[in-house]
Amino acid sequence: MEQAIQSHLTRRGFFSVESVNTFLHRCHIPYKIHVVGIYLVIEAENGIVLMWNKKTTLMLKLKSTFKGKVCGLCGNYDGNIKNDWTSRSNEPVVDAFEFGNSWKNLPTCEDAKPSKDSCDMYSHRHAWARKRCNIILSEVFKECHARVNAQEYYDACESDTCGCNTGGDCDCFCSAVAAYAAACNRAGVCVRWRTPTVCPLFCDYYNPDGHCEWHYEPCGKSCMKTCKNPSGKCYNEIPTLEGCYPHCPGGKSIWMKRA
Ligand SMILES: [Ca+2]
Repeated sequence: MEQAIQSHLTRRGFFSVESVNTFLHRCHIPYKIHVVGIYLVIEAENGIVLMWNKKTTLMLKLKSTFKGKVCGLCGNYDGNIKNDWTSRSNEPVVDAFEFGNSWKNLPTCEDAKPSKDSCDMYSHRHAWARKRCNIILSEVFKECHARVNAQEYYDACESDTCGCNTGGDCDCFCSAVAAYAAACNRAGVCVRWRTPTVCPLFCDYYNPDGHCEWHYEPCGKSCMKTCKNPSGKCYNEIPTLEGCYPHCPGGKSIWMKRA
């Protein structure tokens, strides 16, 4: 018989729920929270790593023991990219809305419906979005183009940048480019793409006199020794993530975590 184990992350912690002969087993999973670069990372002992840029990007990494044992919006991790759009009823689907709506948690929530293309809706932003997102197709990411399909990320960038018509104008654009940079990093190409005029991250702000110096790293350290994590050990292999990282004077091993 197939058995379903669900992992939950709530205010009270990380736990798994497993049904055994109709009884529900609830089991707490040890987890750690780290601030890594611009990301908040929650990693559980069982091999689940959640990375959130505190804005619009959420990444999930699973240990290989989960291979073929998961389902949902992020795919089924069976090594075949073509069947990742499988609905909750285990049907392969081609429509993004049918796929997404099948996984909604609350049946009372209305189904998402296709909307007009965001660049048609906000056409005054189209030229600007095209110009900005072109960085993905440009020389800046040249080394990555052969490893990660740039067009897909460019299209997503254009659509996100057109659609992001409220709040921080650049947030959607910067997150979209950062998503491509993160994919490049995973593929082994580290790209220093931020500049003082393109989505800058100002790390200098954290530099008090005579203490650790904070610098921007496009592919920073993955698991750091900090006051909250003095052992410097993490449960999982956390990918290197961009953000502000400290360079400390010799001998200082425990850093104040501020990025
Ligand atoms: Ca798959």
